[in-house]
Amino acid sequence: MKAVVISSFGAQNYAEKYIQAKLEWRNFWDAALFVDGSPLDVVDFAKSRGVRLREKSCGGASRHVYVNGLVLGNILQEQGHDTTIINAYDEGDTKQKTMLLAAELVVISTNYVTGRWVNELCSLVAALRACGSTATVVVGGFGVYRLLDGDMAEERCAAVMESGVDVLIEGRHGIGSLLKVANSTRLGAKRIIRDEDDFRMTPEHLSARTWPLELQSPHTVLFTSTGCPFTCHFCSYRFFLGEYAPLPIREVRKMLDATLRRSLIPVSCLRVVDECFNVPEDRAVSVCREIRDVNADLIWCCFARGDRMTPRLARELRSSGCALVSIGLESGVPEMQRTMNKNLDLAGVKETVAILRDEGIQSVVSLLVGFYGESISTVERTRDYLVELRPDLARINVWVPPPGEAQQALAREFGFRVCDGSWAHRTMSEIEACDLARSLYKETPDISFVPPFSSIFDQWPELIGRGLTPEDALMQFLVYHRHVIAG
Ligand code: B12
Ligand code: SF4
Repeated sequence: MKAVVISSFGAQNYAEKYIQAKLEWRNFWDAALFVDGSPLDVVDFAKSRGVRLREKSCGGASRHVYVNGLVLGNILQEQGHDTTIINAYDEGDTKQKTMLLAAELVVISTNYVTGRWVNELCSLVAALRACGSTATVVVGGFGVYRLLDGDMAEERCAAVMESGVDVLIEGRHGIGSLLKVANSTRLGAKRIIRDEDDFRMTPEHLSARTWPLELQSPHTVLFTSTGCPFTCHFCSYRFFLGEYAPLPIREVRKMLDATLRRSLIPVSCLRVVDECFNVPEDRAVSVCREIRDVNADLIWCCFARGDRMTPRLARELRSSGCALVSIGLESGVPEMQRTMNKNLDLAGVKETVAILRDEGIQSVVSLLVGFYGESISTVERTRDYLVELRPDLARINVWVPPPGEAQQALAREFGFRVCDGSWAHRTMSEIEACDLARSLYKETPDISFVPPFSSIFDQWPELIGRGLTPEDALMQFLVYHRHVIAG
């Protein structure tokens, strides 16, 4: 069967995200830099200032080659389907249109969606149908969980099916169901399938080697575990990813080999997919040694639990090329730590940042504004803590309730509600949270922040992959923030 996989669609860059942004979030957007009415993120801003970034020889126009698409594409090829991958769907791209119109099976991933993505999915599929496509359209990935959750789930779902989707797969992977659809000769009725299979990705599934040059990238992800051993109340990881399942070290090694050696171009930067890389420490040390062993020149970044860094691990991180560690701090207030069930030892976080600094590893801490119990006072105390902590960078997230939030005990305790698409609870509303996020960003001159609604892991690997050193990459973020503060 002729198949096309769409790895991502909808807002692909910062300006598109802005257009999609909800009105009540506009205040926080005020902390971004704009040119001609469009916001720039750090990479865009560096380019606009003439910072020398290596030309993109691959990766097409997009910043990332999404690994979900490579895995799905490899699985379909393995089953004998003649498959192509569209990394980022662009409705104006005629080459993509030709590929899609020739397809008998279109597989759409909702893993990297933001804002009004349901409308975008409907337009994508409706446009395909309007051009006469009779392909079987299968939609899966993380977004489907959100689609099927909440008050308007039935209406959203009906709209998606009416636009021309044949099969919606809800599940962590859903690969078994996808292959059943792809390998059957009769389509049957439109349907929603719930499939929590235990698909095991193999290193071969990560290979980029058989794909064209535009699907090669100098920066990519190294998958080392699924889920997280912790259970913070605000986090969607347990919902999306289930139980924590670290890969055995020998599997990590195979994934590493597959990622680095089965690419047509050299990979220079890795983002390690492990929510708390430093837990447990011995495992982290082993992974560092595997990375060093395979390629001593790699530069990589990861997430770490904030209160568990030791000088021993920091040395291993540094000597294997880790140059940036992201820490989910969320709040500098002990009571908030408890309500969030994050329970970080805040003195321990200070030690972590200092230990990383001693090894020359950059630290970025992320904050969460708006969770239950948040108030002007807790945000102010977080600001004070942050100034004492002095990480290299900070990032602010406004709380987004995960699917099923209304049923949670804390939601009931704090009177959680959603009105006109915006949340509120007894101590804060989404609008207030955006205002406070903006004030933290613009009125804390001692700390440099990552631009609002943008991810460090979106921008930093791109800067490294395009030839900057970690120090130069960090400098781009600092310069950006200075420009915002200067107004
Ligand atoms: C790495 C990563 C990124 C990287 C991706 C880099 C790359 N080269 O691929 C970057 C930094 C670009 C990124 C960006 C974003 N990300 Co991200 N990211 C991840 C992360 C940590 C790992 C994903 C990964 O590579 N896994 C390994 C691959 C092999 O597995 P996979 O992606 O899960 O794909 C499998 C299944 O999902 C399934 N599948 C996927 N699609 C489909 C479709 C069908 C039909 C079927 C049957 C199966 C199927 O099959 C695949 C193979 O098994 C996940 C969290 C996690 N731990 O999973 C978040 C995650 C996917 N990201 C998320 C989000 C929200 C974002 C952003 C929107 C954040 C933002 N606000 O900017 C942006 C997207 C904007 C954009 N267009 O770029 C959410 C998605 C939630 C959702 N969709 O509702 C996640 C789950 C994190 C979270 N809990 O919040 N991200
Ligand atoms: S440590 Fe991070 S990934 Fe794990 S549950 Fe908490 S917020 Fe989620």
